[in-house]
Amino acid sequence: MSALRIRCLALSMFAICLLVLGTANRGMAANDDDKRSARQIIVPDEDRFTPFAITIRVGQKVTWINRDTDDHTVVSNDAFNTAGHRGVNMLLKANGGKFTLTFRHPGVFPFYCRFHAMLDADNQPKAPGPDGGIQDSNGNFGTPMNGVITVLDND
Ligand SMILES: [Cu+2]
Repeated sequence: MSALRIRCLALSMFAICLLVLGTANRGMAANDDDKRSARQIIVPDEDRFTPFAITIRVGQKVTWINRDTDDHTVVSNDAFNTAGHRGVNMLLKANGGKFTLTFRHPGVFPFYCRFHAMLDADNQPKAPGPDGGIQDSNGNFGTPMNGVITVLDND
């Protein structure tokens, strides 16, 4: 192979690398935009929210989706809620019930399901126990059904 052909080959490899990198960067930017537009919190076929904790930016939407066969709720824990939407108390119907909030202020939005958690004297979610919890075979009333959204300010 001549020196000229090797140089040509090296140049075209470099050009291909640039093209691949450019495409990859555009792909990542599109994903970031998608993440910024909306996030989901799922109730799987269990009494819990997943993910338990998410971090979003001001202006983003969060949609809760109930994929369980039981009804659940989204209730704001206003003792610690600094991200707005105070007094939220929404039913998530079984098998696909949805509820969406848009967060316009930085802060934290702690929430729980009033069917599967209750607030103690310090406003901490606890499992509802004999008054409403679902007892497993070990006599344990499980973990409270709750979660938290952290809303960061845009730079
Ligand atoms: Cu629930």
